[in-house]
Amino acid sequence: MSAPLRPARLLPAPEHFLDLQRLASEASLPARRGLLRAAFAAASAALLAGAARGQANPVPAGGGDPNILNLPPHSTALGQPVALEGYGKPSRYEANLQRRPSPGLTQTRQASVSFAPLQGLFGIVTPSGLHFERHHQGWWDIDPSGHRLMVNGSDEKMLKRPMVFTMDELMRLPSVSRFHFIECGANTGMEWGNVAVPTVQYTHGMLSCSEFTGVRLIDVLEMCGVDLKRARFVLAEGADGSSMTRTLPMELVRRGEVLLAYGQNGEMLRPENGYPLRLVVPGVQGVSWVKYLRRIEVGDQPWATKDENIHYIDLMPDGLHREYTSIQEVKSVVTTPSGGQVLLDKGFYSISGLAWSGRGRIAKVDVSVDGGRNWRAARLQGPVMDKCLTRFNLDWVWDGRPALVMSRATDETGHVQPNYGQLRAVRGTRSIYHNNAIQTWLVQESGEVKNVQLS
Ligand SMILES: Nc1nc2c(c(=O)[nH]1)N[C@H]1C(S)=C(S)[C@@H](COP(=O)(O)O)O[C@H]1N2
Ligand SMILES: [Mo]
Repeated sequence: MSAPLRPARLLPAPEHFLDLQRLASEASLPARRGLLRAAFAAASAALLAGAARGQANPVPAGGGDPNILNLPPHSTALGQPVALEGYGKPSRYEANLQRRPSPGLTQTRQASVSFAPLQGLFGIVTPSGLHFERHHQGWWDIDPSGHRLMVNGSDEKMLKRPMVFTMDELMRLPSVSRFHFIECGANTGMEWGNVAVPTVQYTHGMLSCSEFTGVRLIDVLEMCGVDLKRARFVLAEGADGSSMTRTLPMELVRRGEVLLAYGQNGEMLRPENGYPLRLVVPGVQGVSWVKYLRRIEVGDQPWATKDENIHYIDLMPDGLHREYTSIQEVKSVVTTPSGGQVLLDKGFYSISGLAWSGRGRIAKVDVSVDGGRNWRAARLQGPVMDKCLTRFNLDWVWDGRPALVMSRATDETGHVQPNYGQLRAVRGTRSIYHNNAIQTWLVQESGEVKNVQLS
């Protein structure tokens, strides 16, 4: 009888172990190198031990030829055929990763929100099917062949040639594609008074990031003969029943950043996100990104619509309301570890999160694991883009004791994310919108992670 084949192929190749060590030395900061190495060594030893256990049963159950390995069906049989047509879906093992509404948040599901599962996403792009949704009167799948965009002035001096565009006409014009975040002004709004929700999906999930494609609004306004000396404001109006209308200052449009967008992540917008046409207003709160866009008007003063006079205003401690605070200020959040997650064991973890600013690029993210006493600079993962999500990471060895994990972002204009004490000193506790405070996650001894607030 020939010598039985040793199933060495089932073991991770020795390089695998070396790889982990190499990673450990690359990843570690000089001061932490020893600790990180030890943590990586422990992790790789566990890996090898697991593989060794697998090796103990190479013989088919019930005896038989020990030369035949127990290979799973996906290694021995034909796989699924390519579909004759179709649109790909995530693995069935990923079925738990979904956008979700917060039960009881609103009275009807037409005027509601579903939150993006930030805890389960990598990098900076939000898959279109997981983009958060915010509708004031439900969403529509509008036939693009019948959709029109009207561009007019509040009088004929503001704009010489009012025009009506079909989608085909808009899509013939030169386009640009740019990555930007969109954040609802009410994101993190439930947390103003105290801790209100358990997970990052519900604290920060009215946030998404896509590559948007469209025509620059300034180009279309110039085609229509806008008089930029007279026309200082732009009104955008949606075609759904909410008559969503928002005023934008012309400065934003002149910069060339505001887009009449039809594309999102390489394909047409999703119906929930405004198909076939939405306004993209980088850095500005989500409500101004009017979906199902049907009209643009230019004028010389703000329109003071319901969506800017009654909603999306900030209640200040003196009882007055502040209007037109549109820019989403610098903000960040750790998504791993975050509320609802469980750390399985002490040892190495990569703290990871997202940072963004409506004023420009992210310059720096500091991370603390002791409630803000000590801070370390996180690694920013490139590309770091203007008014776009930026992913940050930091190596961490958890010693098993309670930890308070938080991140603090600084943008290129020098704005620094405030803590709750600083924010509430200016804004009080009764606002809904524009909460950019530092978020804290408590890692308990059990490994369970909880939302807490420090001031
Ligand atoms: N026509 C229209 N546009 C709209 C809204 C709406 O209800 N109708 N909601 C606004 C709000 S409040 C936000 S936060 C964003 C949400 O965009 P999303 O659903 O693509 O995430 O769209 C904005 N544009
Ligand atoms: Mo919003």
